Amino acid sequence: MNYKVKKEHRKKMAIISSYFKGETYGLLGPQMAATIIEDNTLFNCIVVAVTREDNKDLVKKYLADYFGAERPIIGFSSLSGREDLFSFAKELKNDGAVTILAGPQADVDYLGEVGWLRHYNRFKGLSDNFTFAIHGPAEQAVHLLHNLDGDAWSNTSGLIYRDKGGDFVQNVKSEWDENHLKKVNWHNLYGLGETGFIHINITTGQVLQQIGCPYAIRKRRTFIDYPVSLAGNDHPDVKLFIKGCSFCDVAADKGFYGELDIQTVIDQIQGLPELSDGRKIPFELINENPLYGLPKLLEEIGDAGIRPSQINLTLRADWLLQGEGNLLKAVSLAGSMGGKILLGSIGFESFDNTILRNLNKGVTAETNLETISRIRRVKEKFPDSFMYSRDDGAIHGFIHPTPWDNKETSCNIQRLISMYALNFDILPYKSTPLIIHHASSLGRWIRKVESQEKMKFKRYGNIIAWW
Ligand code: B12
Ligand code: SF4
Repeated sequence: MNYKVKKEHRKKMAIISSYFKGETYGLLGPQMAATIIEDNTLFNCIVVAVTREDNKDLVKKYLADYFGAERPIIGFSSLSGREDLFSFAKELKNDGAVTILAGPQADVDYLGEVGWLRHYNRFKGLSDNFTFAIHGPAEQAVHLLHNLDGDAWSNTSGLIYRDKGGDFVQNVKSEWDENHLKKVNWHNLYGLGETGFIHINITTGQVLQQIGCPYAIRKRRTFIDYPVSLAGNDHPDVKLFIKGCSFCDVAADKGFYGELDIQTVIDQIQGLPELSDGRKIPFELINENPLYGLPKLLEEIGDAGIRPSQINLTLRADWLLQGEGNLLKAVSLAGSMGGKILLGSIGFESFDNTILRNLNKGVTAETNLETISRIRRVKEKFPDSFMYSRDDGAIHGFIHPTPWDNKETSCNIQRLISMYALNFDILPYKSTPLIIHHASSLGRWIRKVESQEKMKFKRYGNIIAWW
């Protein structure tokens, strides 16, 4: 059903998301959810990008201006673990707003860390901060939004809430439906202006081609080392069944759903904003294994009369090696269409095999280094239509520090960094420390270490502090 109701008769909703100061990238998940809500309910829905630097009193004032006399209905999504936003949601809820936790990890973050009722140090979840949570596809919220005060709670798929007795109720979520994944309104993102919310003009979008990650379905029994801070004691191994990389939230949240139909992808690209010369703005292709189908996608883009400017890819090093031939084809095709391919992020994560094993990355340092030699060669072949380096805007995965860094791993990494001149083009200006979300495989690992050693690591919101 498409709700073409006069503007003045529509109700209002907002979705708050975490954002970085001064940025202009799109927020696919929240913006797509707002689009689905607007197209299928009586609600207009904006997405408000809130940075760490933003004054929350001002956000509150602008929200009050936006909602006027209406009861505020405020979704929160893609919060990047920000405790300031968790508290802000609670404040708004206490003021009378309906606050909804949604997006990736909404279920586990609302319910809290495994065993928190028995272990006082564990993350208690966000059920005090939010009226309820909804996990999975946005269209699940449609029925609920029409019946917020009615009896819709018990039969809304994906809904998680606490009943009158305080017990958790978790409804089974729906499957992804491609019909809702064709369209994004890229003009619904707002930031804070001097007197109210102001429109953010997006310069990089995202196009969803694959939900989750194929590597996330590979289940493997592996053992993970103790943190070096506990080395020296006689430890029993920590053996775990792990799907995907041990630190990865996608693996835990989405697993692998599969690839979308090529027409769904073309519809999304068709809907991207245009540059002044009529080409589509650069976009990140959300597909962890994109090379296999990339030449075909470019052909379809050409057949649809779309003029791309730049396609940013995120992928694993081993899948780059496997798909090198297709990368060459794709770069050549993109170049002939006046566009470019940017290897925006390759998940190298480390150049030490012990650390890579603990991350369950499934690649070795040798694979990572071979990949780097190959992409440098592609650049020599296609200097204009291929980009991969830090200066081109790429941010390749490099996780450091980790709990397993010792003299040996550090010397090894440093040696390879200088031998392969990784500082020249590959390494980011700042590495990312290992972040352990409580629901990731490493969350299970650290809880095992805690129970084996009878110790407790501190929690910062939904993150476990291993350091
Ligand atoms: C695309 C993407 C981005 C994009 C867009 C982000 C976005 N929020 O849309 C960009 C490039 C901007 C980005 C940036 C970052 N990202 Co990112 N990103 C992804 C990626 C590759 C795909 C996510 C995606 O678009 N899925 C498809 C959409 C359609 O699904 P979805 O988001 O779940 O949304 C659906 C539903 O959940 C629902 N929904 C969503 N919001 C709402 C709201 C309401 C009210 C309702 C009802 C429903 C609803 O509706 C949508 C459609 O059905 C994932 C990894 C992956 N392969 O999945 C990482 C991932 C989500 N990103 C991650 C991170 C860490 C980041 C950064 C913090 C990285 C950094 N240090 O800079 C930044 C900051 C993000 C921000 N908030 O500003 C982590 C999240 C970890 C976490 N637990 O928070 C992930 C899981 C990657 C990882 N393994 O670490 N990212
Ligand atoms: S880190 Fe990347 S490759 Fe590993 S499981 Fe997650 S999405 Fe897949």
